[in-house]
Amino acid sequence: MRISVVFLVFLLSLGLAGAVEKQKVILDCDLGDDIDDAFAVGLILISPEFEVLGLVMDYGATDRRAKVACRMLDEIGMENVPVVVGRKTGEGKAPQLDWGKGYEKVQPAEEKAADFIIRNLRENPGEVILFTVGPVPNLQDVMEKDPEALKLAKRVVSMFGSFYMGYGRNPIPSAEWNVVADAKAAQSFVSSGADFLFAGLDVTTFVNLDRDNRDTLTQRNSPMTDALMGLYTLWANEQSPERDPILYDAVAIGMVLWPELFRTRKAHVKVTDEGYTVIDESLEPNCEIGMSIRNDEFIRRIMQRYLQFTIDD
Ligand SMILES: [Ca+2]
Repeated sequence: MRISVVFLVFLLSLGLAGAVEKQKVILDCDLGDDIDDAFAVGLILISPEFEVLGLVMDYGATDRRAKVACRMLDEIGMENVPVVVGRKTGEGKAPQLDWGKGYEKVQPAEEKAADFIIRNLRENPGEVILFTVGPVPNLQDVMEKDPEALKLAKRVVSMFGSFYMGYGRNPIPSAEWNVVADAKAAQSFVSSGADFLFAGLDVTTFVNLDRDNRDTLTQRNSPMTDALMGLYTLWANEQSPERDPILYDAVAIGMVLWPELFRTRKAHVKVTDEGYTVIDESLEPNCEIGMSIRNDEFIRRIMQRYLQFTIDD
């Protein structure tokens, strides 16, 4: 009898431990260009399923992107999440970068992006989901320093590519930005042997945030929604005529949170020098790609997350 009670307590403790265990994640992003990165960063930070090991800035003015990330973390009370400055590949002119201009209170980590990613994957083999939602120069650096590292990720989930559908729901695939912006880096990334899940334009181009939802976020007036809508306002000011933002990058996060909203297939994908992602049906699959999304339900769920988030006391 006593043994069975001890055993029961043991089982209960296992259950409790399982309930609080969070999925370790890293997000590599180009926050500050298009507006969708901000919504992806917001979603990953406020999702209780995740333990965010770090936000890594990729492509372009990574130092200025980092200031935007640091300010956002500070405003939503998560300044303990490391921000890592990736390889700088240019100067940024995007208006959202002004949101971080002059911000100094929370500073990014000193560690180089590739070292940060490699260290975390090596310290937690098979446990980390690496999200990428921008061009991938940092991942090219990872491949050069440690070609085995990306195989140690539990999964690599990326907003990446265009398989059967292009921008604007065009039935002809496009050279998707995260690929074509640095096709050499993209080729290196895809050749890594990682367990890839790609959210391409096929599933992301449907996710537009309409005016009603934008107004709702503005009226919520919380630190999270104020950060998102502050960045949105800077972005929208340069869009002409006004158009709905498309939250491409948030979809990559959502494919892990809510796989039931997606239909996928396995495929062998190659990246061409021109930045196209081409399926070769004659070869064994090297990835899984999103084929369709339950778009309205996806928007409903992310809106709930942004609206309900509060800072812990
Ligand atoms: Ca992006």
